[in-house]
Amino acid sequence: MSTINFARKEISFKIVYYGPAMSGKTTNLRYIYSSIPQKVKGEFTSIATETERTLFFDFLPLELGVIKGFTVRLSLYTVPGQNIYKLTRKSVLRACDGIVFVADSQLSKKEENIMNFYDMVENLNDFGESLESIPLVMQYNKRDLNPIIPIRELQEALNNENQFEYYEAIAMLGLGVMESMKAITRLVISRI
Ligand SMILES: Nc1nc2c(ncn2[C@@H]2O[C@H](COP(=O)(O)OP(=O)(O)O)[C@@H](O)[C@H]2O)c(=O)[nH]1
Ligand SMILES: [Mg+2]
Repeated sequence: MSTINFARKEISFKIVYYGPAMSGKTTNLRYIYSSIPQKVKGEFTSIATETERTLFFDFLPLELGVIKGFTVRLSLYTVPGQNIYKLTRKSVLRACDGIVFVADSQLSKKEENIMNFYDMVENLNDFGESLESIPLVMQYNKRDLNPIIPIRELQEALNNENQFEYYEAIAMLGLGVMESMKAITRLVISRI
């Protein structure tokens, strides 16, 4: 749910990078962070306790300008994908406005992607949310590796009805990263 700060004339959106462990979520965030001018971004923050870790930063996407008199602020979040962090994964989804699902294209990760996706859907449902109410962009990452799952098969597994925009990515090289971020931003903003 977006947050409006009337004093600062600012509207904030929370975007969560979700997906299995090691799929490239942090790599996405680091690439985006490094591409943004210093003066429009906050600190890259890691909240770590003994058992959990959340990463986030926020910034003002200047190219969006002012929308209905409000400056847009985006907060990008990611969470650990390992099973033991199930609770953190759930809590990070609270009040989110949009999701980038970062899938790992490696052949060996097919089941893990699917399980993680449905775990996310379940978590959303627990908050009374769903992918009808929250926009999602699919990112098929690690397209540089071999062997990988063909796009058609990933689509069948994760985007069967083609309800989500999808992007192929090599996050390590920054390929597909800004495209995915801009796509989710556009979808999130179109909801207001
Ligand atoms: N080959 C390859 N490796 C990647 C790519 N994106 C991320 N990685 C690597 O995958 C590992 C896990 O990435 P990370 O962003 O930490 O995953 P996270 O657990 O989802 O946050 C790191 O060693 C990254 O350098 C990619 O597109 N191709
Ligand atoms: Mg990470």
